[in-house]
Amino acid sequence: MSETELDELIGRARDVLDANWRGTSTIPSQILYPHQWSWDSAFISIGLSHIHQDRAQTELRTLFDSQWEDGRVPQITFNPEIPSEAYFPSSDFWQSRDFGGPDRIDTSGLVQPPVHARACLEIYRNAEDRDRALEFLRDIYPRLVAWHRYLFTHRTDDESGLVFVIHPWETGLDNSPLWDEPLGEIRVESDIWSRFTRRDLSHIDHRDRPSNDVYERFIQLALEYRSVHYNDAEYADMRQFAVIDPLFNGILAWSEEALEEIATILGVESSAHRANSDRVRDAMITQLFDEELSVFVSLDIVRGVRARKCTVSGLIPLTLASLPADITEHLLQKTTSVHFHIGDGDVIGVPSYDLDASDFNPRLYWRGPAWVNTSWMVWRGLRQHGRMDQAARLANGLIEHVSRVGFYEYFNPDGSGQHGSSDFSWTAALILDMCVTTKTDATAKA
Ligand code: 9WN
Repeated sequence: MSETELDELIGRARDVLDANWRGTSTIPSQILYPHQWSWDSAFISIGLSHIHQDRAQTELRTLFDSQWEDGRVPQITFNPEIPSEAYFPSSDFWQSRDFGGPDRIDTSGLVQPPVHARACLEIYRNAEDRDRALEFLRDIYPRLVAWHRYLFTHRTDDESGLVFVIHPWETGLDNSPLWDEPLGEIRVESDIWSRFTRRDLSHIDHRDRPSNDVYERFIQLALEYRSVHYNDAEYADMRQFAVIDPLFNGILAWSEEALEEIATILGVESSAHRANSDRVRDAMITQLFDEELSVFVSLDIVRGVRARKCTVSGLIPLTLASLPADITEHLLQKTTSVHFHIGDGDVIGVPSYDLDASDFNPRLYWRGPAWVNTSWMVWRGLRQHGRMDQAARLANGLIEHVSRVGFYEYFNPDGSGQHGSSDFSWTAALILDMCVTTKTDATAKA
């Protein structure tokens, strides 16, 4: 794409982010998600950092205003002005104020992947006003540390040393085939659908969203966690779902690398972050790397079973600068294999699931389509490990496609359809980041 076309797309991305801005944070989309989501805000702030430094900082400050006393950063922060019928489960469902959440803000009780420290570092690196960015880092650093401490203290499995999630919503890839077996084992109360109503299906084609069978398991798990008031120690004995996710842990290690850099910028002791990142990385390699499949897989710690499937989650550790050469080589080979075809002209973005699997579905939630956030992380990983041409092909394919069809939530990898919300915020934000990088690379080459 020419520089003028890239600038034009940056302008369109900015329009989406402006339209979804709600004064102190950005909603993921007007159709489906009218509140603030945790990892969405991190991705959104990365895009914003190129065009509105203040807004990028405010986005994350707002999110961390809803941080719980135990350090968790909640999956959803509810906007009190939005009627409760607009999204299910609403704040009435979670009752967070009664069960450990902050006093004046309603949130969900779950968490999402910890990509925030990485986003804060990007904000600093892209800042026009370094002094303000430094002040921002100084304020937010202790909160980022408290957030990761929550994960290391309350959500770490003693045996593997890795962080586990207790609900598919916590992985951000809610409907991934990685959760099929553990979800299939969940005992569900019979009256779920007489008590609750899904809201997503009033906006979106049911063929693109998780089935009712899956959804009732989501609700069941949320009810069980709520029944112990989101107390992790009390929940330990009754957990029906506890899974170690390579995406969640890969992002955690990547964010600990970012915290090391942030600590250095702030002139405080940074070695604990390097140690945390190395520890998580090494445990992932021992516990989750599947040599035969050449990707990282997930581990169900309730049943002690690994889900041996190739998904985009298994490629996310590529983001780590310190990934050993042999593992990096395995993952890089996988990216060009029949399972993903990344950067090959016929595939848009990074498919969320193995293109070669018999149950690959090009349009169903996290079971085939490409999302921009996961594609963006793989793109960063390819760049990190010197695959500049492949990374450029991946970015250009996505940029051109989005420029043609719009900022949708997800895309068929063969380019034949787009789904979910239109004008989706992280799509706009991360495409914006890719456009800026593409322009910078072109300038550096010239
Ligand atoms: C539940 C907001 C969120 C994303 C998730 C995505 C989807 C919610 C839903 O939307 O999940 O959190 O209702 O389906 O799976 O990654 O953060 O954009």
